[in-house]
Amino acid sequence: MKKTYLPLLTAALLTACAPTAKTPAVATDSAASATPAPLTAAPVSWQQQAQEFLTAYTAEYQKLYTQSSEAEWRSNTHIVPGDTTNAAATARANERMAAFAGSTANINRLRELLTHKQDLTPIQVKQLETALYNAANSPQTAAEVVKRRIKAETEQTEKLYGFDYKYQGKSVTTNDLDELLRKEKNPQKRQQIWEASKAIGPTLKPGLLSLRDLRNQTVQALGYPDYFTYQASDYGMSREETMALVHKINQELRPLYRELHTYARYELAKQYGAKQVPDYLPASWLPNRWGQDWSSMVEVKGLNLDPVLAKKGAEWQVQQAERFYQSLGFQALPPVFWEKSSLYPLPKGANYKKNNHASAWHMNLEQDVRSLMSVEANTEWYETTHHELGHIYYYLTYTNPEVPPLLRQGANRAYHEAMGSLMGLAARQKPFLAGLGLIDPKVKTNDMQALLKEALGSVVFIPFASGVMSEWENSFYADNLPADQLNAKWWALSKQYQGIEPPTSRGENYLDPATKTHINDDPAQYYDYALSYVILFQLHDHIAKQILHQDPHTTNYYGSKEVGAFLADIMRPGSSKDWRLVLKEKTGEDLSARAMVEYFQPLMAYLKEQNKGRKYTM
Ligand code: X8Z
Ligand code: ZN
Repeated sequence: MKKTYLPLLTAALLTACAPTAKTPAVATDSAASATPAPLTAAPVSWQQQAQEFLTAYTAEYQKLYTQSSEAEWRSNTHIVPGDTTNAAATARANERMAAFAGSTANINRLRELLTHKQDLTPIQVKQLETALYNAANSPQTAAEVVKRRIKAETEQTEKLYGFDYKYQGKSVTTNDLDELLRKEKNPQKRQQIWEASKAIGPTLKPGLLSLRDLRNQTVQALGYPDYFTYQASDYGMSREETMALVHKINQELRPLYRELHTYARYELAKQYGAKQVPDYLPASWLPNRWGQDWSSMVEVKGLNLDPVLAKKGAEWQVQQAERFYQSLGFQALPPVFWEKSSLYPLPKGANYKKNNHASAWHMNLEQDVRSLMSVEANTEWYETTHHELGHIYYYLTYTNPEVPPLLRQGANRAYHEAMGSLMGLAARQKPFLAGLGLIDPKVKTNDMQALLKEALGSVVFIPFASGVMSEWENSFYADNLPADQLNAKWWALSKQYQGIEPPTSRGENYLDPATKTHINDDPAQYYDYALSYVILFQLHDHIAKQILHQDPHTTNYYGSKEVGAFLADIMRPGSSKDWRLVLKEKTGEDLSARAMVEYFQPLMAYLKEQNKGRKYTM
């Protein structure tokens, strides 16, 4: 997840700064400040009033945002179970932010200014709308609820990342569990590993249930019916429109998913020596805790990066990702990135833990950018490193004088996720790898196997992201899914969308959805990732065909300043430009799965051939 929390600004303040119509404007733009104010104050224009408000608001916002980020950083990088020092400091910082951003004075003033939209500049309107959107996450009319939510959020993160996973009686990290799920061949052991990875669930149940209520109640104070609707509105869409969009994407990729599902059932049954091919995939057969990425099922001769990366080491991967971005014309990462990021797993025996899910942080909405990862030398982290640097370069690119701090966000959240994943895709293609000397340029590789491996990553992800995760959260927040149906709903959706079943029955004493970090700390927005895949294939298609004039399956972006300029143009305006317009202008298309479907089209015939005579169950 990216950490661009526009957290919970704190109250009161702007009463002192917010001008009323009678207050002579303190001009903030240079032209106006050069003009001496007339003795009898002329009526202050709405534009001037808005500017004055925004200047004061932004200064305070940025200060509190930085303090919140610093406290959150500490809370996520130094987790000492039982020690509440960091959690308490984080709660205080977030409460200050909430009290400001959600203050009644600010909300009233924002609403008032927005009734004069027609007199304001478009960029002023965008900022005011963003500030009002942020306010809904911490309205001080529901101050007690917001305070409780802040506390519950910090506690939930500490529980999640303070958890001691055990396999065969020994403590293991999630990196260990992931590696075991990718490699272990014995189905009984696989089941134990999978179950070990789900042991955290029940611990998180009370916290998640109370977070649901607190999140819903928070946004209801400003008129949103539920938290899912609130998150969707950030795209300018209703909850229904969002769900319709992700359904459509899922439908478009469904025929291919059906082939992949059939293929995987038969191949894995063979691999694990199952007497019968199951109609639904046992979750413990898949090389990922949630079945969201099956790519390690296939090894492509000549393209296996794991041994090469193992030799190069974890540090090299991060440096290499930076080099790739630099080759496109992006600047070197600022020194603070290297000094303050937390990039690698903690040393064995450390007396604290850290959040081990990758994230990228824009600490002060200026140049302080950091990443929190647990990079190890393997293909999965190689891609994740490219992904996180995509967030970092997005931060750095929209941090420019044209973009006010309030609009230093992605065109929408999905764009933020798309950039780095696009670079991750580019960094796996054969000509790129050969150019870097990571593989032998003369080696013969099987293109169909390579495409299959990619589909097992990207296509397989879609029903998880747009189906299981989005439907579950939609139902959890908007329909108040009852506490005794949480796990049943999760598995019903897994069966329906992914064609996956748990290895044994999972009652309500488990809470398997809560094992996914985003359910706890990035709530009601996982469809961002589904949309990001669709967008990244649209961008990739355009880059390959229109800029590089290469086959989209075999590109080499390395060193192309034109590709860099294309991406930087998308990043530079942040959220000051409408996301639909950005896509249309840059690719000529509206959001659509067209490019993604087309990219994997050659695989359809191949899989149909492989699956001849096999039973389809979805
Ligand atoms: O959470 C992430 C990123 C963090 S911004 C590593 N991703 C999703 C996940 O891990 O579930 C990337 C793709 C999907
Ligand atoms: Zn991300």
